[in-house]
Amino acid sequence: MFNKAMDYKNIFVITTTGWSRCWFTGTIVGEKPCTTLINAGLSGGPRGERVTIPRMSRLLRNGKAMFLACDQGLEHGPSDFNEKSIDPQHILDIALEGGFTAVILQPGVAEKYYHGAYKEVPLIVKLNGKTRLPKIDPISRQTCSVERAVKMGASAVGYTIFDGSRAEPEIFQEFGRIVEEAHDHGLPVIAWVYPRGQDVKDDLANDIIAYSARIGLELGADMVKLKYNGDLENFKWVLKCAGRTKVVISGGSKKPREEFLKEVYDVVHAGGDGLAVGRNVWQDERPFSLSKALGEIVYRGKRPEDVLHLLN
Ligand code: FBP
Repeated sequence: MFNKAMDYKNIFVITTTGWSRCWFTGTIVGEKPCTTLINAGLSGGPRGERVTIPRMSRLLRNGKAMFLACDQGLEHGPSDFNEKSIDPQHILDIALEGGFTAVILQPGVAEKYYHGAYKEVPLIVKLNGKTRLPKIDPISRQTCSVERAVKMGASAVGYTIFDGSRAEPEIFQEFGRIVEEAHDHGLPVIAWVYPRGQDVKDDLANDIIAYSARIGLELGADMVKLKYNGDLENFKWVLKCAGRTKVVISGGSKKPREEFLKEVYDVVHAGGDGLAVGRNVWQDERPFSLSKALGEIVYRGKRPEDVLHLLN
């Protein structure tokens, strides 16, 4: 038996000895038995507020996220990879030894490769995906249930929203349902919010990126993954628009290391919550040392020039 008994400032939870009351300022994602609430934990919000995000702390180190993304095999196809990186085991080795706080995989790869020692790295399962082949306004339908992700040992689930697509109503509806289901399981939801479609003229325009951040907050994402356009002042506004939803950036196509490290430094120092990157790491000639350098910037706030020696 469990009754809803909470308001904005108080959470009442049933314990074996009756009711207990936890003081709290922030939002609550749903009503949960006591143990689940304790597992969920109360964690510091991105900009110092108190905010409840289901089990988000597992995905962070020193409050920052460093996710290794490897869903490009589906989104872009094998051309992103070489003989070595096409093997998911190599990607998982980088995630484990490189000190990433999570690895992002599609369900098929997770089921076949996420075993043994790799389980030390939390798993984020992408629940939807599409190829680059159809030239239509994109929709990326759910291909994996929350239940299935839980069975694989997922610590969070991911979903791509194409805001601006003509399929936006269906996308939003599907995403809303996923948020509900994932939160019922105590899993955080990470939304890739990528503006796309014939009505989106410039997906990297400042106002469009800020709009994507806000969409994530409004629809219930615990974290949004956004593209960064290099405009640091706008990025600070993007963080404000996201409110208590955390913000990580994607890496995009491979760029020179120094440029990538500077971008990461700028984003983290502006208050961003971290990275969810793929190609800039596993397409690098030295992905293991690059990951170490990234960690020094993301977790310890070091400057790019102070970590370059790690790449020699
Ligand atoms: P990268 O850091 O390699 O850009 O990966 C981030 C990511 O969001 C992947 O998770 C996803 O597969 C890809 O980018 C999608 O990129 P796009 O749709 O822009 O081609």
